[in-house]
Amino acid sequence: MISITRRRLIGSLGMGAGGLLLSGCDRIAASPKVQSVLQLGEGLTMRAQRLVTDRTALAREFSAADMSPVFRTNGNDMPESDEYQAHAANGFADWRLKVDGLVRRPLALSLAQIKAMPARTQITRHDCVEGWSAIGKWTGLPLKLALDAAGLLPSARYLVFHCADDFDGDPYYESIDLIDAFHPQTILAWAMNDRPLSIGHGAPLRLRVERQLGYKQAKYVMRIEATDSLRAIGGGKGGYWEDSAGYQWYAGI
Ligand SMILES: Nc1nc2c(c(=O)[nH]1)N[C@H]1C(S)=C(S)[C@@H](COP(=O)(O)O)O[C@H]1N2
Ligand SMILES: [Mo]
Repeated sequence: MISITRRRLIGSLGMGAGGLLLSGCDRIAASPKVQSVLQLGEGLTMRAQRLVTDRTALAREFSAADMSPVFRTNGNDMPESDEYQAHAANGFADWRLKVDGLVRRPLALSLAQIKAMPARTQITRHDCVEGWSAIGKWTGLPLKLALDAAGLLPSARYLVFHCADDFDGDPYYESIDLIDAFHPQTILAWAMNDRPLSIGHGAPLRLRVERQLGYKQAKYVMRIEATDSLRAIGGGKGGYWEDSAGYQWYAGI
């Protein structure tokens, strides 16, 4: 029976891959001790992967010193509709966030009501699929609290975020499942970097769903619809970019 000490393993690895392969690799692998070590390794890897893909894990949070001096805007930066422009012109005083669909109590919340509810602040990295990232500070209402207030019906499976803007007449929208909807870092942000959310970044309210890519972070959210299927909405793939460019619906990072 071959007993493999740490030193011998390191020694054979030091010979390079070729040496390792030629120096009785099969014989070593056949030893019961090595077998159990390999099996242990596999178990660890599987467990590590499960941790990595744990949908409830938190996205990394950063410190104030990490915040990007410049956080660019992307996509639409000013919805063109008359309705939105009128809301913007009076500081969103008459704007209401609708929460409806498969809920017990449809809501129409003013910005003041939303700001009076508990808020969460997080400094996170935004990753756009086009290849840029920026670290910013977001403050807003945990989506869970809005959903608790509305009372999701058991048939609800997705939340659809209907936005005020469009591309050539196709409205921007996005959707997430309930795992992300109830994730503690999923917030309806009304402030960015300690200031009211600017129009360029999605005023008065935008989604932050920190485990996913930039295009999931819907700006100009007007209405949140609880639904049991995404098929009847937009092109049926769950979001503007999913419909028009084939982007993944689940854009986990
Ligand atoms: N309503 C709406 N939301 C949107 C977009 C958009 O064009 N309209 N662009 C998306 C993309 S691709 C990115 S990277 C981010 C950009 O957010 P920012 O403008 O705050 O940087 O918003 C996302 N959410
Ligand atoms: Mo993006």
